[in-house]
Amino acid sequence: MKRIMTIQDISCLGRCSLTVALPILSAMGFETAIVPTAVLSTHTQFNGFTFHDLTDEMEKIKDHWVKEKFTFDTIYTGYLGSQRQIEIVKSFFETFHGEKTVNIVDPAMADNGRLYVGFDEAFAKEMLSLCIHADVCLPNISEAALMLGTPYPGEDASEETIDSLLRGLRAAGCRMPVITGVTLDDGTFGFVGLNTITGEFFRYGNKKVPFKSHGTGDVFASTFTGALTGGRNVYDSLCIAADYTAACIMNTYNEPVPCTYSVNFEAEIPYLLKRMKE
Ligand code: PXL
Repeated sequence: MKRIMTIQDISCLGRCSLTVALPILSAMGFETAIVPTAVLSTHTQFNGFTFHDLTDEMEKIKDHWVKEKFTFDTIYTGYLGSQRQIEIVKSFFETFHGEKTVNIVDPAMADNGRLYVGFDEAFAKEMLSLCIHADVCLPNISEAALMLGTPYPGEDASEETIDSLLRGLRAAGCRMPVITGVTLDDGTFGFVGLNTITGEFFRYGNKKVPFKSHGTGDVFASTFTGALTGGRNVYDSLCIAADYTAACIMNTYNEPVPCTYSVNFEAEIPYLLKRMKE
């Protein structure tokens, strides 16, 4: 069985980060090792959340895993609590880098043009330095603009604008940047990526649903991580992630009273597993 390491926080309630990544990757059939970066009572979109930092534990976990000679097929990182944690994640990449290990970075730190509570511009710059160590990085529009220090172009930015953000990420050293949460010029909602080896842009979208929720980036990145680790190519893995995320959004939107802080990813796991068998 392939083994994935995922490094992100535990938001005890809020269906994001590890409480999304772990069930999705387990359902997809992977052994998933976790490195919790912090424990929060909820994700940071709620007022008054508690935050217990686990930076020191990260180092201890790493040292023990080195002693045990554990290896990983994929290392996937999400929400990180501080610049120091970003540095520690780089050392995880370096330490556990096997010949075939794939590094996936979701620079989960902003939405709608604004950094999450607790982050500043210096943190965004530091996150770019982590994306450079990734085989694939998955910023949304806000995160791409903040990492590049360019003005936020809005959620409805044109494909031309998204392409120029991707060129900026390539110039900064990203190998395979993929911007998520993009409204394509044909009105569909999905992603645009740039293969920096061939110079080709690739894009894909689903019918747009007039509903936005937290945690969808985590659903997308977790599913992409699983599909890629399972042997699909990058584009097919991104499409599966986009389709499953769209199904989760639709499921939530169709509820009599839709959840406002996350999506019903659990309800669509049977759909995801069906897709993975195709
Ligand atoms: O879904 C991204 C995310 C992850 N972790 C924490 C968050 C958020 C988004 O707000 O606050 C703690």
